[in-house]
Amino acid sequence: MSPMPNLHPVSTPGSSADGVWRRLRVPAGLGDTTTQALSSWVVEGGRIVWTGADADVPTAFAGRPEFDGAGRWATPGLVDCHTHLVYGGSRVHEFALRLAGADYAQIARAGGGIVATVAATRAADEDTLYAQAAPRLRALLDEGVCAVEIKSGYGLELAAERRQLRVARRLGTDFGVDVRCTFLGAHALPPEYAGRADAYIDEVCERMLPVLAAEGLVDAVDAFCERIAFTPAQVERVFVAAARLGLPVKLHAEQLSDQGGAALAARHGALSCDHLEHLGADGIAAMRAAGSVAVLLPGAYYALRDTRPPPVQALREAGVPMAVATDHNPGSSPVQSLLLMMNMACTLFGLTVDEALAGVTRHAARALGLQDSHGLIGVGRPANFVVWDIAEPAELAYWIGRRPRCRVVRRGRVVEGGAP
Ligand code: DI6
Ligand code: FE
Repeated sequence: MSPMPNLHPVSTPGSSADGVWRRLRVPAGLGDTTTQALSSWVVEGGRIVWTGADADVPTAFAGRPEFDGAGRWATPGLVDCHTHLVYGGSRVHEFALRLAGADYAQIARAGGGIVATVAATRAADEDTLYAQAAPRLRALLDEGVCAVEIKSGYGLELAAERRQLRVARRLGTDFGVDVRCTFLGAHALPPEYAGRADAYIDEVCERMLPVLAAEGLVDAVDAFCERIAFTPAQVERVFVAAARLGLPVKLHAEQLSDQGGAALAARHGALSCDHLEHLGADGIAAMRAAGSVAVLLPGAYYALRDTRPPPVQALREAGVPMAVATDHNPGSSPVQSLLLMMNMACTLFGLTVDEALAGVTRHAARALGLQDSHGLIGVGRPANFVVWDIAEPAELAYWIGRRPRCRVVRRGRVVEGGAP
């Protein structure tokens, strides 16, 4: 393939993307222009103000800077709609333990597991958490991610949850990327509440969530509904507290067993239900009725050597939108590549390339409530898109361990991405 075209007048990273973007191709369904055709759009003040065919660019835009895509493929900026990117410590040693045959309970008894990350996160100050999380975010951004969700849930006490969320906000500001902060106080039972899960849920609902929401640190509320975490009744209390504050909800549901979590979340209008390996017909019907997005997390499935994939065919038949995300976390999904998740969603879960592409753009945006600003190249939206050095869109899901070169436009600024 010829070298990446010099998208004149790109000179310095972070320069304005205002101008006429010409001769680009957008995969079907990811733009509001004619699908599969060479197309063009105009960016003004960081927003897309016109889209159409190259020959139709209005003369009113003559003289603007021109960016020639030379027939390259472009997609909306990618959206990673499920991550636990901010945490302290490392769990790398658990990898060897797992390979040697240790299971989750043995690892926990040996001082590992989620509680180890909680201890390390509580012990870390904001700058330490920031310094650890920044390279993880950088890795995602280098692949063309323009919006990312970051959950709390490794503090499990007010001050530490606050630090996680403040770091998430700071990352968004410093890196110029849209970060949605999700409060996941009901992720696990902190050790000091052993045997008193309901009392901990009281603390989550009556103190932590209202305080953090009042500080502007919460965009959505999540919980982990599982035998090893919280019951549907406890999760429902968290959802009621979220509704009181006008916050949307989502749920780690049906990852290890069918708890009816997806149906519960759907009844509360959930933006998304995530994991879903054990999702049944009732859950699918409820999600369809509520318009909840199914977020598929093949990284956790792979790393845990799970053997039961989520019911993709049933979700497809029901018309439930499917998103794909990294679930980056130190325990079950140490994943720093959304493109690799596209590959795994296709290979392990049976998504088509088009589904995987929609899963990291349109549907992922919707899973975060960002469907008006992300996930589609269209008039009226901020300029968040990626020009790829690929011959066809399937390459985004095809390569394993190779990042196609790309040029990213994030929030109306041209930034470099991909490997050199
Ligand atoms: N589901 C998971 O698999 C992770 N959290 C969750 O809700 C596990 C997180 C960890 O092990 O640190
Ligand atoms: Fe998760």
